[in-house]
This record gives sequence, structure tokens and C-alpha cells, in this order.
Amino acid sequence: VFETIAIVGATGAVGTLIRQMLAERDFPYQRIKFLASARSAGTTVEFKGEKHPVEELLPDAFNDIDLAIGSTPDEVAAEFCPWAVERNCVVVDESGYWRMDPKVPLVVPEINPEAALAHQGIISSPNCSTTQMVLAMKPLHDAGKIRRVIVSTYQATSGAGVAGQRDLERGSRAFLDAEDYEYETFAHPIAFNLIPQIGSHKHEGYTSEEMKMVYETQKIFGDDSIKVCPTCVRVPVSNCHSESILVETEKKITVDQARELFAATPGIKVVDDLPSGSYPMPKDCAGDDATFIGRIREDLSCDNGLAFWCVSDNLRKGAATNAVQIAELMVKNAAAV
Ligand code: 2RA
Repeated sequence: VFETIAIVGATGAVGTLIRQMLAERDFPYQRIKFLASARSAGTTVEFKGEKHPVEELLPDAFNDIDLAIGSTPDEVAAEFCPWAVERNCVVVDESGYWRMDPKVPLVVPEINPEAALAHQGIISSPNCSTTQMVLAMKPLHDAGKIRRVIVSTYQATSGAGVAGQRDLERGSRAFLDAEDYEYETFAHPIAFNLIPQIGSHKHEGYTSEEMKMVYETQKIFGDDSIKVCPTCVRVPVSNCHSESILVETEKKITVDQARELFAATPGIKVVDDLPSGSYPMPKDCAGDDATFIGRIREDLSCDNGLAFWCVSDNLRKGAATNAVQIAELMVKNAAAV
């Protein structure tokens, strides 16, 4: 339905996954373009077994593009999305820049697909730590209305890009060899350490990453009464964010009910058998589009509380997969008009 599509930021880690997914999922299009910064323009990328030129991200590149999927730094998205919209190109944007703009829907297709219909040219995909949490919250909210969430994240270095992963690998080697290592990405060593700060100070002692989890959750559910208290921590894991989540609901949900509700939710896989040591771990979830849930139990500290553990590949459902799913939704919506 969209004749010409484009990937903006086609050479980055998420852009590379988006390319793979469009090919794997047989995304419909007649022409495809790959755009990136001047630094990457002139190089080539692989797509469906062929090499394609990378074009420079300039306003006129959007003249003939109908749908773009963007994964770029915020400041790049701030600039290129209006170029696209002015030229009647719909953008699915993976950056953080537009997410809280009231004119921009923030969409997780399993939760609020209808929000995408009201777009004015830009549709945002949430931050990775939010996406896996809201997906886990969705069936519990539908069944018992969530009042409050307390979440602690264990976020992988891939969330800080390829340089973040490189820092973990090289920093670990240097640590073991008792050598010095200058970190490129992190303000403190990530090897053999935890860093309880992701992003900058944003609001009353909370970081920007933490406040994303508050604001984006309320926007996606369209419900400002859901209270979220997050602590976001960078951990020495290369890929897949993990989250310890406690939810308090208005109506009681038992552990068995919660397990059934999670299992019946598209996009969620339950791995939950403590006696046999079976629960989601980053090493097992990387490369999968699902959000994994385990360690489901009652919160012993309140009446209507549930506690669980949630792991998801932050580059997939937390980024590329959700963006491609939104693009698929746009194709379906356009076909239905
Ligand atoms: C991180 N959530 O993990 C960020 C990436 N968007 O740093």
C-alpha cells in the first residue's frame, strides 16, 4: 500500500535489525531506500541478499517516500521527521524526541493500536524499558486495573549502543588483566559493577530514563492515575533488559490467574518454574521478539500485589520489532481505508 518505504538510520544496530525484520516478515513495498548520516552515505547495506546504496539523510530524500521507519539519535529525529511530514511521508520514529508530543501517538500495537489511527504524520515507539513493562502490565490492567507499579530495571549495555557493548567487553578484559581502560560511553566502569543512573537528572531525584517509564506508561494506557516508581540500573549484560516488577491492582489477581493472563497475551512467553530453576534470563531471550515473564508470585507486602520478573531483547521488542509492528499496523490501516 505504501509504494516507497525507507529506513532512516539504516546502518545502526537497530536499523540493521529493522532491515532483517522487513525481509523476514515480508513487509510489502515496491521500492525501498536506505538513509543515514553523511558519514555513512555512499556506503552500501545488505538487504534480501543484495547490496543497496545508503543515501544521505536530506530533506529532499523524502520527496518520493511514503513511509519511513526511523532509528536515529533524538536530535536527528527532531530535524528529519518534519522534513518527511512536510512531504506527506508517514514516519514511525523510534527515537525519544517525539514520544511525549501531544500530537504524536505513542504506540505498542498489542496495547493501543487504535491510537495510531489518529496520527498527524509521526507515530512514536516507546523507550525499550517502558515497552516490555507495559506489555506485561496490559493483561493485569485489563483484568484488575493497575493502581501502582514499582519497577527496578537491569539494563543491558546494548541500550547505550554498540559502543556500550564494546565498553563492557573491553572493560572486562582490562579489569581481568589489571590494565587501565578508558570508558567511551559510561561515566563509571560497567565491568564488574552496576551503575544506578541511566540518562541525566530529570525530576526530583529521578533520571530521564526513569521518568520515561512514568510518562510513557501513562500515555500508552491513556491513564494518568497509574503511579509508577522506577529505579533504572545499567548492568554488565551485553543484551536484553531485565525488570523486577511489582504491581498493585484494584481487583485481586491470583498468581494462577496472572500466569494464565500472561500466557494468553500475544507477545508474552511465560517461563516460570522456580523449583526446576526455570525463569527468563538475558542469555536465553536475546534474538527473540517476545517479552518473557517468570518468578510470578504474590507481593507479600500488600493485599492486591503481584511480583514478577520480565526480560526482553531491548533491541527487538524494545526497538526494532515494535517499530516494524507499528509500520505493519499502518499498512493494515491504509488497506482498510
Ligand atoms: C538505554 N533505554 O537502555 C535506553 C536506550 N533507549 O540506555
